[in-house]
Amino acid sequence: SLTKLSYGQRAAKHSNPAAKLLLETIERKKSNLSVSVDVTTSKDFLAIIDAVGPYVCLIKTHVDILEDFAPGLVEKLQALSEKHDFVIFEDRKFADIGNTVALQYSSGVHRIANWSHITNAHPVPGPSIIKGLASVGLPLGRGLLLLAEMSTEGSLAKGAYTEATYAMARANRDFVIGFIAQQRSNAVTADEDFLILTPGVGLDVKGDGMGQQYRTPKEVVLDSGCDVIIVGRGVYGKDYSLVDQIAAQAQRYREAGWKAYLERIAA
Ligand code: 5BU
Repeated sequence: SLTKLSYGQRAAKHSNPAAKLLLETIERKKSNLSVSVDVTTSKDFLAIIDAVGPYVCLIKTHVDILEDFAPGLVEKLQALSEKHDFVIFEDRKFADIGNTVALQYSSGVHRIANWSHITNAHPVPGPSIIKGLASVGLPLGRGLLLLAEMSTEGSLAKGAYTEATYAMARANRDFVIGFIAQQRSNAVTADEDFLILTPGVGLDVKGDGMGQQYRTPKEVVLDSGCDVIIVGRGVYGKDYSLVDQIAAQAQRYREAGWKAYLERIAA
């Protein structure tokens, strides 16, 4: 089954360039850790990325949070991506009609499609959201994740909605490379190599008092068959100036995620 294959074996078989790049990067760096950098200044953003860069396969961004966003920031992010060898994922969560999301993806202040290898979308509008985003992203070699499940308490993305999300992905496999989800479903068969990226990961606390729910890397990767652990505050905490401590946390999560993966493929 898919959960027994190595990331490298899966990379060799994948045809989407963004999925291939992510799987190859995971294998090369021996890291299935993605750090989510949710801070409001470019200075902290770049300092955290430079500190965690050596330990991650993927940096997840919310560039709309940055108070001082300017186009030059993207060049700095790309330079760090080359320096440290990581993939970029803007967690935009598109959710509108095809025509609007195509414009939001290509244009505006952020021009996400120009620099983000991977982005994501809510399936709530139906398949036309994939068509709109693919019209921009496919020619650029990008990949899309669909939000099949969320980590939050009381999420409505479950049951029939989640199943319908898998069907939407299946019908658009050139561009849809996987899901944001909490588990690898049996409904997704082994010959369909969808990546499962999972937020809501923490080693020290179970929640954040605002609906977020955390599980450990072991629960996510070994027990639930997910591929990438996404960690935000668990890595960078509250004091962004403590870059050595942030780097140490990234190493800790990387080790936990990789150990769970090695146990999974050996089991
Ligand atoms: P945290 O600090 O590790 O809780 O940050 C989690 C990040 O993942 C944050 O950027 C969220 O926007 C993102 N996220 C999530 O937490 N849960 C979800 O289901 C989805 C995204 Br989709």
